[in-house]
Amino acid sequence: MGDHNQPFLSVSGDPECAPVHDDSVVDDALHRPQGSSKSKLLLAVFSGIFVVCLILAGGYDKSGVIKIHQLEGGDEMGVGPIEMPAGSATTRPSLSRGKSAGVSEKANLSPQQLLGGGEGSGDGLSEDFPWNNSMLSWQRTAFHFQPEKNWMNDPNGPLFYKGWYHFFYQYNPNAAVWGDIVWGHAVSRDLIHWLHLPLAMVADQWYDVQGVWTGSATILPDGKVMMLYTGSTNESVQVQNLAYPADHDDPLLLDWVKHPGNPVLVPPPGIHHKDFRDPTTAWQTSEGKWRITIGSKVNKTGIALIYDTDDFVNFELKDGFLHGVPGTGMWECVDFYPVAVAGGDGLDTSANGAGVRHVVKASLDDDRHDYYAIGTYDEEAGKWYPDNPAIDVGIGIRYDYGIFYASKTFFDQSKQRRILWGWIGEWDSEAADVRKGWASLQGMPRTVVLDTKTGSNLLQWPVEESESLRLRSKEFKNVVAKPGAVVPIKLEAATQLDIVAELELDKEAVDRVVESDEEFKCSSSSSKGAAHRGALGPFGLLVLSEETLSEQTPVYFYVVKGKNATLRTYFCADQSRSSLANDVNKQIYGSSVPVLKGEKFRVRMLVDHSIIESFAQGGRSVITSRVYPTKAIYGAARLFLFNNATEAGVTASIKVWQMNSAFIRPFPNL
Ligand code: DQQ
Repeated sequence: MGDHNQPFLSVSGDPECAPVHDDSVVDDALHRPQGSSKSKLLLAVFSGIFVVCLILAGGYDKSGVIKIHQLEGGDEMGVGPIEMPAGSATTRPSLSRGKSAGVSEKANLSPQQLLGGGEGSGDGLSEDFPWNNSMLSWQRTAFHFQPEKNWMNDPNGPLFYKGWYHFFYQYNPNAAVWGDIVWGHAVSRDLIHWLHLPLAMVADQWYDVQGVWTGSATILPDGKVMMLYTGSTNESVQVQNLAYPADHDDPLLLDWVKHPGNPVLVPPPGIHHKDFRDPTTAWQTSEGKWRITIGSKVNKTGIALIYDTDDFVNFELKDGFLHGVPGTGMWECVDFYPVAVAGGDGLDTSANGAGVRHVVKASLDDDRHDYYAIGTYDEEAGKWYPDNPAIDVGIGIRYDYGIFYASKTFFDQSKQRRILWGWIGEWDSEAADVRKGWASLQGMPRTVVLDTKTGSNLLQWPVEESESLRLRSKEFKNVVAKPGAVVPIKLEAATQLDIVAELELDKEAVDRVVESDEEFKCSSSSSKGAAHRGALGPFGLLVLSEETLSEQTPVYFYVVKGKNATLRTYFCADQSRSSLANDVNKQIYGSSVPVLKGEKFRVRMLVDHSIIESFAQGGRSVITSRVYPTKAIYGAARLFLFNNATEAGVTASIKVWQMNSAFIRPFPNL
């Protein structure tokens, strides 16, 4: 039965974790205890090379001393595990005061305030943890889309046009905090490697002078592109505007014309002037009209207004709403699209009829999460009804139980698939963002299809092109983790990974365990996260862990055996021990996830420095974590299998690829 009293997450060496297939070079020295002199030497050499590279690259503030944290004093080497109760010492970054403007989760404060001086320090914004350049520099991702510098938020108007994927995004060209929003623009052949283009649209008209906000693209049957977007006017009124490419023969769509008759829509009677934003891609009705929906609210009821148009200039407001849900507040970035009942290919946004269900997604301004529901679209009435009102939009299923917001899908006609983009924000302090010089990234684009096995949720999966980044792999078969065990998974490096794991609980133990009425919640405040021990969980992987486990991010399953021996499974990520810093988010996230009869527990994880995207059961449930370790970085990052269940052993098969960096750079010679 194992040692139930064993302290959580002590390391137990396990000979069975040796890889059965290994086509990579393994550096055993990196796996010695941190206190060993050889390890120190390696770290010193590595860090030294890194510092030289940094200096050569000139990427640092030369007025400051460049410090490599790992080299500063032996006290940092070989420290034992540090007890950090879940959720302790968490200073949640201050909530958006930009909310009144309809925006981000971070305040747009002056650099002086952000850096802890003046009024800012009284607001909990003082820099509590001594971040150094080496730590901050490690956080920059290698294969997720990011601008070269400054602030980014929502994905805008994604489309595939003349051989190029176009990606536009909310961008502040002047700072690493929200403000001065314009449209950034980049193109790619494969959704992985990106070339930055000049800004697509700037705030140069009275109707968007306070911000060129979120919008969507529609490709007409003749190939023309219509871009509808929200402008914040000179009087902070949210209006909808039309733009189109100046030259439809230009595959790069470099120049955009704002329609001379803008704005094409102003807030209708009864709608507050700051609650009218983010038009969707248009879809065609059977009459041949184009239809769009726009997010809003009436009192606390989040709604999706609906308009018809023939020409994208003149719009007719339809009676009632496409849909609304009481208590959900302002709906931002509404998305509406069809999915095929039979699964498989994605569908054009105008697809309708037999074999088609429709998804409504809203980004809730009140809690900053993206919720979707699957249901039926009644074209004639201009209404959509959820299959299950108990899990309606905003009160049921989320795309992602971590950090993922303001998402948008588009139909990729080149591969007949629907692709989901989402903004992954920062959950460190704004002071740190200002020092880094950048904030936010985009999630790996995901395909979305209906889960034909359950019929009640979507499946999200990293686009197949993500696999082109896979380099050397190592496979670990039948790794056994007894109750209470932590098993090292030995890798040459552990900060850019694609991990695929299948886990099984010892069947006899599952049969033996008595039924329980435990009400489990990944995030419950009484929960200790991954340190909570149940009969059948938690078990999973510790990513971005430091050798002594003083920093670790567990991503795991937790199984409860309920009445009639039914097993309920939860999929969680625990950030409470992810960093020794005290000014970053340390929440525990997750949800229940369907695990059908005969299925193993499956997870795919993309680890890219400060972001971890975890897909459970083929993408039924997804959790994106942003973590900011201070020690488990560069060569000190490790991967472990852990099993904190008290009754059942776990057997895992794990394949890990080192991931290449994507090429994300300016378009040459423009
Ligand atoms: N971000 C945009 C708005 C949208 C919000 C402004 C969602 O259009 O509602 O940057 O993050």
